[in-house]
Formats: sequence, C-alpha cells, structure tokens
Amino acid sequence: MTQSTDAAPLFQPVTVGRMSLPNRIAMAPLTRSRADNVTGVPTAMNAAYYAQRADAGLIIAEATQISPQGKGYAYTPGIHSAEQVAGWRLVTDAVRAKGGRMALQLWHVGRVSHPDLQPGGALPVAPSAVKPTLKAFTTEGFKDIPTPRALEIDELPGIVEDYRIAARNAVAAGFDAVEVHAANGYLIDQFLRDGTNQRTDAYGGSVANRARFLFEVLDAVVGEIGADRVGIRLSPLSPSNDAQESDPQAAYSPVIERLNDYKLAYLHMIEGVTRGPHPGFGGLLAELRGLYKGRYIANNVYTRAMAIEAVGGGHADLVAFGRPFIANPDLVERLRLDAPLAEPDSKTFYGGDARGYTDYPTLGAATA
Ligand code: 8OZ
Repeated sequence: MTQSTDAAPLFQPVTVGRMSLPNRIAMAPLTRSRADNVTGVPTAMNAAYYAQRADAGLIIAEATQISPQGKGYAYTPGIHSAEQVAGWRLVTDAVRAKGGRMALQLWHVGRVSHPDLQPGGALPVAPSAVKPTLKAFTTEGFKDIPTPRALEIDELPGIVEDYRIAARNAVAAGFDAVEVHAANGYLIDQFLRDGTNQRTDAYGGSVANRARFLFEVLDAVVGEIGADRVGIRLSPLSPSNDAQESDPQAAYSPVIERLNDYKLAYLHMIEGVTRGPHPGFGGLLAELRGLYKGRYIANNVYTRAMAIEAVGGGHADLVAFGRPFIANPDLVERLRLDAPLAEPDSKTFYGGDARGYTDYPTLGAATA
C-alpha cells in the first residue's frame, strides 16, 4: 500500500546534519555545463535555475571542480577561485531568498578528462595509468580520453588540501553543506576500485589502502567545516565511467561501515547502475544500505510511488530526483499533487543557454 496524500513521510520535515528540511525530496546534482568555460564562474542564469527549484528539501548543486586539474567537462563550474565564490554567492543568495537550502558537490574527475580541459594541456591524472574507454566533452566536441598520468605519492597531500580549501570556499559562498563526490568513477572512486587502482604503495592493494585517499579527503573536509555540514555520495554498484571493481561487496562494505564513525550529515547512494534501472531493494544493495546508521539519501530513477514507499517504509530518509528536476522546477508540488511530470529534452542537458534550462514552466504556468 502506498500513501497518496501529502501526509506521506516523503513530504514531512527532517533534520540532516545542521539543516532542517521541510520535506525529504532532494534535487540530485546535475551537470548542466552552463558556467563560463574559462573562469568556471557561475552566472545569474545559474542562480535563476536553482532559485526556481528552491522548494526541494535540499538542493545538491552540480558537481564542481575543486581545482583546475579536477575539471573534466567543458563549461563546468569551479570552487577554487575568489570569482567562483562570488558567482556561487549569487546562486546561494537567490536560493535562500526563495526559502531553500543548498549543498555543493565537490569534484575531482581524475582520469575522466582531456588535455584540452587541463591546465597547460597536461595529461589528466589518476591513481594508475589505466586508460578508460571514454570520450571527454570539450568545447570542440567529444574527444577520446588518453591514458592518464599516475599520481606520485607526494602529490596526494596537495589534492587533499584542494578539497579542504574547496569546502571552506563553499561555506564562504553561502552553501549550507558540501557533498564529497566519491561516486561514478571519478578520482576518489578510481582509488577505491581495483580496476583503476594498480598502485603498490600505501594507496593501493588492500581495500584499506584503496580507501585511504577517500578518508584523507573526508578528514580534511570534516576538519575544516564540521561533519554536520558534510555528506558523501557513493555508487558501489555502478561501473560508471569505466571504473571496474571485481568485488563491490568487499570494496564498499568496510567503507560504509567506517563512514558511520564520522557522523556525517548524510550518505547519498546511487542505487544500481547510474541512470540505469533500479536494481530492486534486496541483495547487495540491502546489505550495503543496512550497514549505514545515519541519514540516507536514496537515488536512481525513483518514481513518486517508489519514493513514498522508500521513505515511508524506512529504506531511505530522503530521495534525490535528478532528471525530473530538469523539466519540473516545481517537482515537489507536482509530487505532492500526484500531477503529471514534464519530460526533459536531452538535447539541452549539457551546455547552451536558457533554453531547456530556466524555461520549463511550473504546473500553474503551464495550465494557466
Ligand atoms: C553526467 C555528465 C557529466 C558529469 C556524474 C558529474 O556522473 C557527473 C556527470 C554526469 O556524477
């Protein structure tokens, strides 16, 4: 039995770390590639887009590079310069003026990049020199990703420091929290997975060694802004961005168990293959989910009925919706009313102007 009224727990308040949220519907981080490509500075158009979606219990802003080296897609924003902080301040002010709350997703892509996107045309970096079978989105279209350069062990403290400064910058820019992006085959996940990590030093081999970089990043970010302003995103069951793992249970179980010690604001889990079908609530997902004791945000192609059931039945504290938020700025209201959802146009997902970005109408506007 699913509940169909706004009495359902999905529509009820919840506390997440320091934040009090009016409902349990999160806007998932969505790369839209509409910042300035050279400076990585968010714009007034980005502020308008997020402000339209301020009814979300929590907006998790798009993946944002912590350093020039962390960039892997054209037109994505950064959080490492004073101009970027000022640009994000426009966004958080606009969202707060509409009554919303916002976290920023901290991102280093690792090998998922291209020299065209790197400072000085350098090779992208990774735990090991393992070439992904992927293309990068550059200003000149999609290009084959080359074999990355393996990071020297003495470069890692500098990257951890970039995460710490990015967290401090995010708070300075007015964000309520940050989400460490440890999912989808980017740098932290490349360290975790045996398909992308062939290191023989303290950061490779055993599961504990492969998780070392993740926990160093977490220690730095938590030390800087406090655990109650830090969330983390994982995708244990997803081979996203060609990051293979031979034994997800062995790799991720100890990581999730240890996350409990941090008393983070939340764990945000992509359940199954990113953007793929939901895997169902049994098996390894149930096992991994059961290991986590704090606030849990479930994500991946949820429907309204699934979200009501997941929160009502105790599987999740919140559900994050991604693509539905693109075409439905008033998604929370539509879910409350069980109103029809508009379908987004995939041609305008990445890059471009206000079309397919800030021009999706609310239900009231569409039916007026
Ligand atoms: C789609 C396109 C570009 C980036 C992720 C940040 O997969 C992303 C992303 C998704 O986490």
